[in-house]
Amino acid sequence: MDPFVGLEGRGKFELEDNNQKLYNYIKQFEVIDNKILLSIILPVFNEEATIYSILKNLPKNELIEIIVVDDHSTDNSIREIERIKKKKELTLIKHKNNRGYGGALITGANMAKGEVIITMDSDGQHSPSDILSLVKPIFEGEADFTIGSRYLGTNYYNLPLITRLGEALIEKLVQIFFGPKIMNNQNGFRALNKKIIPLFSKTRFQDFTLCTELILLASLKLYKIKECPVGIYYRQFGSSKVKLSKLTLNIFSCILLYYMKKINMIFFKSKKGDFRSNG
Ligand SMILES: Nc1nc2c(ncn2[C@@H]2O[C@H](COP(=O)(O)OP(=O)(O)O)[C@@H](O)[C@H]2O)c(=O)[nH]1
Ligand SMILES: [Mg+2]
Repeated sequence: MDPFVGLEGRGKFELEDNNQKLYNYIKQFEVIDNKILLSIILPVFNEEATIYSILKNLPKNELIEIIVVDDHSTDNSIREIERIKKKKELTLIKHKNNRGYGGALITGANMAKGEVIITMDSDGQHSPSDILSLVKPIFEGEADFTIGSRYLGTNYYNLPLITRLGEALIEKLVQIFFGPKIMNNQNGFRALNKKIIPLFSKTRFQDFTLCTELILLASLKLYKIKECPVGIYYRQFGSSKVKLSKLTLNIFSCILLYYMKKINMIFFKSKKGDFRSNG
């Protein structure tokens, strides 16, 4: 079954119409040499039931590239990707071993040629219809980094209470210690200006912690981060790969690590300031 068809608000024609709106929008930023404006990166780990139709429905033209990073899936994901690859141009990168969600994004980001980069999940929880609302603030210079938010958009399923509480706690810690208020901070549907790409090589966490780590790195560098409304849909096939207890521990270690880095930066800055004023 096609995960995009039959879902509320996501009829096939509506998707095509939204893809067309995206083509029309990015065309105004086209330059003479037809360079890639948008790179869409999808991390894949055992998504044989959804990956074909997701790739089939993604926007693609000469200004858009699709990069699929398979993280050593053990099911038929590769076969499904190869099947759609015969009909639609895309770049497939295969990891020889499982590096984790973050590891796959790092690989994809290093390959991306676009001015703006989108990352989205390959399990059907994100819709291509929302790509436009994520990239617009970046093309228009309003933000460097946008993160999709179900709290500003629509949540098509009941969120487990523990996930909501965890996300709220991370939101508060990030806001208190780093500044930006990001409610849907674990969302993998995001867009980044290409100038943010070097941050991927500075990351230390290769699992889902990368969602938080990117926010912290970007806020330390004073990049403009903005949450944008998106819809989040039920996972209809397979199950979540998130191991909550391990992830929680990693996220708290990550926040602590970056807070120490921040203190360090402030301390050295003021030391330099003292040195200058003394000298
Ligand atoms: N590369 C890579 N991607 C993964 C891994 N685990 C999950 N993913 C992908 O990350 C996305 C989100 O994963 P999911 O388990 O649905 O997380 P949830 O939506 O937060 O419950 C999906 O596209 C998965 O295929 C992994 O070990 N490696
Ligand atoms: Mg998911």
